[in-house]
Amino acid sequence: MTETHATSSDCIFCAIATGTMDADIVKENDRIIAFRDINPQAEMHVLVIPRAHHGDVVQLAKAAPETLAELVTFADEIASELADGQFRFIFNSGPQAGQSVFHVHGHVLGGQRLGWTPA
Ligand code: DGP
Repeated sequence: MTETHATSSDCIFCAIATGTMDADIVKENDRIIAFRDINPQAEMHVLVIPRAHHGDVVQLAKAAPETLAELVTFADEIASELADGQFRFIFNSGPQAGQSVFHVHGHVLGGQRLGWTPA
């Protein structure tokens, strides 16, 4: 890895991104890392995150829109590599929406027919 990134010392996803905490990594590059969710909600459930710390998807979109676009490409490639290429890509933004880890992450869900029950 050649780049350095802003990290937050009490952030578990920063710890995964810097390699100080284990995760089941499925794909990574200098800017992005993707790993299996510890509590999967579908046959394929991968989290895609920027290595740099941004609190949520809105903060990422404002600070580094090109990285947000790259997360989408990552999700697409992961869905093709691990499943049939079809996927749902979810960003929970704020506790009321279900966000529990405040380092932006996209949930890549697929590998099966998905329902639609957000409540
Ligand atoms: P959200 O609720 O949108 O903030 O999603 C957080 C997700 O992160 C949740 O589905 C569980 C997952 N998660 C929490 N801690 C860990 C961890 O230490 N390792 C992994 N792989 N996933 C985690």
